[in-house]
Amino acid sequence: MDFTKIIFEQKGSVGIVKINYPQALNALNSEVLGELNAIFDQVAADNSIKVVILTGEGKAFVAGADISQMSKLNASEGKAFGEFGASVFRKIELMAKPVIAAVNGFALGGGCELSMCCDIRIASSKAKFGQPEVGLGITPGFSGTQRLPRIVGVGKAKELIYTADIINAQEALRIGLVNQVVEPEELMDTAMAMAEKIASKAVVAVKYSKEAINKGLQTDIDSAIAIEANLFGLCFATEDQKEGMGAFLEKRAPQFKNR
Ligand code: CO8
Repeated sequence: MDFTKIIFEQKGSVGIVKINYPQALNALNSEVLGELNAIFDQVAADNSIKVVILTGEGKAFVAGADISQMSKLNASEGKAFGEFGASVFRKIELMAKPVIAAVNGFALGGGCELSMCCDIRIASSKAKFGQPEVGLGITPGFSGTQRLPRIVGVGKAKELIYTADIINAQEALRIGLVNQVVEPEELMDTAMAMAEKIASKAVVAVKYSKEAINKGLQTDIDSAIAIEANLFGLCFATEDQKEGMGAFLEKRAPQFKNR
């Protein structure tokens, strides 16, 4: 597939997906969502990529779903558009590789929702977050009503969604919406350093950790502990477990083979 709204670059074992539609502040229309869907399929299937960074070109990460496109939708078309976006975001969330959102600017509506389906959010000090949908006569539609309360708690999520308030990066850090805030010029280096650190670990163990956290949070604690136990057990069938523990005992750095 030829991409016109996405730039993809690979540095070592880190894949960098940049949404490149700055003239509309990277607003998510069907085309951008379709390209995101395709690039994440491609990245998921590429064994040379261990960690992904998602960012945006220009002054926005993503300023929301495309309001001009959405303005013309009827109820069933709105539902279908919401379902498509939500399915792309869920694919990113479930992908067996960590995804770091490097939030370079506005992350509003669908943009805030896109950042929330990523595993980790690093924000530029210029980033702004919010769910402005009720000011447009709609609810958040790409799973923001579900992920925001899971990340920041029910009360704060309701406040942000009902008031449509836009918050700055420091406030996003304070409420736990982002992991870290850095100066704009340090954003990609910080994201890259974290991505490379993760990529240097046993990839299968990172993959199972993501699966245990994601699945475990959706169930009761006893089932969640059983999910972890199962994945923990599977690690002992990997070469990387033998290498990681062997290297520790031999007092040397491990050489993981990702299997
Ligand atoms: N959709 C379409 N175009 C957009 C969007 C958007 N979300 N955001 C910005 N643009 C366009 C502007 O229209 C403008 O285009 P043009 O130059 O042709 O006039 C261009 O991008 C630049 O934007 P501004 O001139 O407005 O830039 P400013 O720096 O003055 O303002 C803001 C930046 C504050 C980010 C402002 O652009 C803004 O408020 N944007 C809209 C933010 C918003 O409300 N986002 C939420 C959208 S709703 C949503 O995401 C719902 C998700 C679920 C969908 C479910 C489907 C049913």
